[in-house]
Amino acid sequence: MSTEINDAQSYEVTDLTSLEKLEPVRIRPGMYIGSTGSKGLHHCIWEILDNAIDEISNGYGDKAIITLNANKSLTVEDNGRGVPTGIHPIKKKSGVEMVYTELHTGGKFDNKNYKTSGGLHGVGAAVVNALSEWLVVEVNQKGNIYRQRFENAYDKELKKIMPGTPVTKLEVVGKTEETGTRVTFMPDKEVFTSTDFKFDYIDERLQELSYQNKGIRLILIDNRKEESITKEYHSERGLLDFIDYLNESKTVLHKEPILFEGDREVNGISINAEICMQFTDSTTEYIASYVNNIPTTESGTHETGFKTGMTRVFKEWAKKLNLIKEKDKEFEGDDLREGLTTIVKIKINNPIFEGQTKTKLGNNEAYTIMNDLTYTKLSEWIEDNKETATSLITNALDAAARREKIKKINEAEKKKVGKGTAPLAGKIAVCTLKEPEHCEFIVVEGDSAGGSAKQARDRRFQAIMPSKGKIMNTEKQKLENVIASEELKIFNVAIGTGILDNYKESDLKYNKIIIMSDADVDGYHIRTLWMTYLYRYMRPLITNGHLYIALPPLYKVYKHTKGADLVKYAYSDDDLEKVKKEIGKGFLIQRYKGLGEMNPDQLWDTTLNPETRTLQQVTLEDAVKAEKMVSLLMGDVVEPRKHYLYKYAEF
Ligand code: TSJ
Repeated sequence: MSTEINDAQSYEVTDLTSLEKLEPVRIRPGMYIGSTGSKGLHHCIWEILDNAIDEISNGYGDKAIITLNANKSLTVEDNGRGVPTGIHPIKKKSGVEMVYTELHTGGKFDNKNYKTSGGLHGVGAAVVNALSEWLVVEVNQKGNIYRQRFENAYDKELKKIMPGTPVTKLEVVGKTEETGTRVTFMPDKEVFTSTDFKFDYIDERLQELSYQNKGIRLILIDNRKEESITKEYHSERGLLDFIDYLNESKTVLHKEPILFEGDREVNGISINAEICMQFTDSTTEYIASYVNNIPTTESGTHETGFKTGMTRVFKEWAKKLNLIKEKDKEFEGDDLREGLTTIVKIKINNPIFEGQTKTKLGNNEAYTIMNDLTYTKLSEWIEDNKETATSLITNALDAAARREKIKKINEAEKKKVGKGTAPLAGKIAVCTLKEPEHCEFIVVEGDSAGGSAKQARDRRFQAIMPSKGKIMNTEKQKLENVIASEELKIFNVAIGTGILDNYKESDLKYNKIIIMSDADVDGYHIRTLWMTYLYRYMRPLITNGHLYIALPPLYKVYKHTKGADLVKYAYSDDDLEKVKKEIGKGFLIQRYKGLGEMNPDQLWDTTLNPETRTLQQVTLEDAVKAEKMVSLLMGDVVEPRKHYLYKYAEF
């Protein structure tokens, strides 16, 4: 949110070309909101919502309401002071009009980001206006209801259609005792590839935002279907609630989470940091980090600083507490963080965002500050909690020993077998090409489907691994058992990368790893087991885009004719209706109960042939959700799982 109106310097600027200012947004929307897909569309919501949350965080108002309207537009409103409605003395425009028609400098995607609050977001409400078919702002202030409307409309001065043009003045349309801002916009179908707002996506983000901004009420209303849905998010304990949520299905090793906060300044960079940590008996660590409310999924200097500070203080205390004899092997940071859930949340005045998706913090000051703060605060905590700290350090030493063991096993396994050498011959049908970029590794559920797949495949680039029944649930197993599993060993050797810290992308032998299972409950379970294993043990395989799910058809729709039969496949029930129409009168339907029912030709046409098959790439877009899914679906604690399964029953 701009404060330009009260800023003396900006009064000197009288820039008539500012009328043209929204045009670049239409020409290159990606530069301002990242993409014109679903992500970019939702970016518009966060953009507007940020302003409301800012206002509330500053102590004005207590709630923001997001409404998905029946006409597909979206409304965000707050009960703050309302965007200033006064007229700017030089520009002769209202504050409202300036907010919606003038672009912020900075905050662009191709640039380094310099925005104080909002970071990635904070490119300004004007951007949303420019990308909307129309936008209406209403402000309750000084006893009046003000309203102004913007559209893609003819601009009298520029004599052409311009985006985000005011089509009304800021008018008083009524009286009210209340204060606040309400913005409604209709995303432009000419800009976005999809203009469907996704309830689950917004839902998840609002929950996160309520943990980040404790005390604020965030309300989501969906009026698109006959029955309206309302959800409210509100957290009194902030990060403490968030960590309970994250660890809901894990077994925690200490009841009270570690919570600390601090303000520091280095070289004009000031940071307010809040950290919450809790150890669990899980085999992996999980860190969620945020900068100015934005999830930093690509990590950055704040996370690294935290980790370094934590390792440093625990190592020092390990010596002080006589847990490491001089000659003993020490532990490393990773060993210490096994099973640790952490939330790192910082506010910083001048964030520099880097990385592919601009979600990696780059400021070196953040490293220094977080390192120092973590060291100091954790030292105090250990002082008061020597018993817990001792057992955590003992765990870290155990983890270090296990890691050494695994490394040795891994190296031995890697040396033993290359692609297609003896021990695998019976199990895996390898492909003839060696270049990974062409090769696919397909895990097929069941021996009979595996057999068909071996016959049907293109043996030049497709390798098949038939997988008998269910692999172990790696979420519930200790590392040593996972490593001992025959099935996983075969898989690991074939893939070539190694697991956990030893994962090496350059050793990957197949560009695509494809999980192919039946379209039924068992098949779904098998797929989840594989994904759980890969998520925990070979995560870069997923984040680097190598993992795919094959989608086999549910139905074959066909008709006998004089020549060759007319055949089409349907991949969903909706699809079936479409395909029936395409085939026309006299169609017959075969419902596939499993991959095993297809003959090799059918299997090739529907699921293997790159020209005709449908693959679904597995991504980790929402890291919190992925972690929750895996730990909930596969973990020990049963109650939340039931709840979750109900929630996601449609899977
Ligand atoms: F994005 C947006 F600009 F469209 C927008 C802004 C959207 C929504 C839903 C809310 C807001 C918004 C802005 N809510 N509250 C404010 N506050 C101000 O703009 C404001 C009010 C008073 C003063 C002041 O100094 O008196 C300063 C500001 C920035």
